[in-house]
Amino acid sequence: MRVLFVNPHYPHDPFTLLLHPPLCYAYMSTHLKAAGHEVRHADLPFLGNTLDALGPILADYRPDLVGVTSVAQSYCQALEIAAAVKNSGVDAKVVFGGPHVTFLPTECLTRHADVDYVLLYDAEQSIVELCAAIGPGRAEEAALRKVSGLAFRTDAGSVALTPPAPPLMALDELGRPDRSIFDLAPYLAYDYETVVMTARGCPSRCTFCSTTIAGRKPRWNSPVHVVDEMEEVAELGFQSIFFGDDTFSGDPKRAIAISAEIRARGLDLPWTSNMRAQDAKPAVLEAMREAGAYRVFMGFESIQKATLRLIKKGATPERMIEKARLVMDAGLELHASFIIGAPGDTDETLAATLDYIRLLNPTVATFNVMEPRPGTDVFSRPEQYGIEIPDRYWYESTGWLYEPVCRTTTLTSTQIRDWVDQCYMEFCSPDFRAPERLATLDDATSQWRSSGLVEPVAG
Ligand code: B12
Ligand code: SF4
Repeated sequence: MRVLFVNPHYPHDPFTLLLHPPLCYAYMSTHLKAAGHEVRHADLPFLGNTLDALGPILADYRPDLVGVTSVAQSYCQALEIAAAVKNSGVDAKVVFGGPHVTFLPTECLTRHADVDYVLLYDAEQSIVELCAAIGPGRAEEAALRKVSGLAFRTDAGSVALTPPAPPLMALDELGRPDRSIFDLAPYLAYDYETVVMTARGCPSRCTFCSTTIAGRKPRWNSPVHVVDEMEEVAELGFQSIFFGDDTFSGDPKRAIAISAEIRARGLDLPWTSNMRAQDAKPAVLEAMREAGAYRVFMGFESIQKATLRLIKKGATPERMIEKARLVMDAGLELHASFIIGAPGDTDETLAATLDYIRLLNPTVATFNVMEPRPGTDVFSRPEQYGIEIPDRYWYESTGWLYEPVCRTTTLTSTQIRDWVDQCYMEFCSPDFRAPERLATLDDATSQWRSSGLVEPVAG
């Protein structure tokens, strides 16, 4: 069968963002090709960022199956792609997958006639099963029922859901992603860094994160497998790596072993990774830096103890500061990420957040609004978080681009958006860490400490 994977366009200029080869397709390609199928990939952001490029590709390749990935923010564009396929005159089935539709398979098929199938969770094996069930000829319901983790329309018109296969624990058995499906030249021209995944799942259970459910149990690639892939991407021309794992160092022994393997092979390639605060330990950080790590990304989310407890972050603001210091003392840069408009945020707590960040002194900071994503507790039970979501189907339009999709009992969505702008403006201003601002910090922080918003920070 001929499979075409399409990476959705963006509803805005994509060249303000990181753009990486989508590894979901590369992993599935490894398995599809091994089963004898043909795979092509179209990355719309690099093809004019519109649907116009799709028609000629469909006409030329005439795929049997078109696969489209999406996160909540790209679902709208994924749906446009499905419609374009169905209107193209090419007789192709459309399958959706990825971290958004995994939680809405029935809703997706009920509301969107252009989507034929949804594959849930990891799909390396199930997409091969789907190809076997579909072709050649018409997909029979009995055959579809044998595909794992598949949502499809039955002959009677209802949506059926088959049970997903248990997650593969021996991750190395998935093999390496097939990057030969990508035209790498535009990616290399755009960014010297690329993504490598070395684990799936996360041991944490943050209630705003869909990995909590999708990840189930964390699974790890072995150090040899990881460093083999690092060498491969270096040979392809990338000069730096972002380990996109939810938590690269969730298994500290493995993080140290990967670092030792990098050094043993004399691989000179800078890299960066996500890290949970609880995993920041001096021995791990030291080993990582010696093996080429230059920065870690850490989700701080909030400076309020009660909020961190509510969202099950598993950390306190004081502990986060301690961990941040360990990171920086180990000679690594810190990328700190915050949720603006988290439960309980007010003008006062957000002003205090900026002071906290002055104390923290990260190299990079990102400010995200609370986005209630399907599959999360925040989406299912917003009232528990003091959040209102005026449009439950917010991911079916691009309104989120202009206005946060929820408001809290303490802040309107406009106030949240203004605070995000202000946080970026202040953080990027040369005055942010000016000595006179820092000099006033003790007073300011003592105010928010004594207000009970956070507990005293040691030192
Ligand atoms: C790398 C990455 C990016 C990169 C590039 C993404 C890309 N083109 O690959 C960049 C930096 C651009 C990025 C941006 C964003 N990202 Co991002 N990103 C990731 C990250 C770290 C790794 C993705 C990856 O390669 N995974 C490895 C592959 C193998 O796993 P996978 O993608 O899940 O794919 C498997 C299955 O899901 C399924 N599958 C996936 N797609 C498809 C498609 C079909 C047809 C089928 C059948 C199956 C299938 O099969 C695959 C193989 O098993 C994930 C975290 C994670 N752990 O996955 C977050 C993640 C996907 N990102 C996320 C978010 C929120 C964003 C942003 C919105 C962030 C922001 N605020 O701007 C933007 C959105 C950009 C956009 N509009 O698309 C969330 C999505 C949550 C959600 N439920 O929607 C994730 C899950 C992080 C998280 N834990 O919250 N991201
Ligand atoms: S630590 Fe990160 S990836 Fe893990 S559940 Fe929390 S937010 Fe999600």
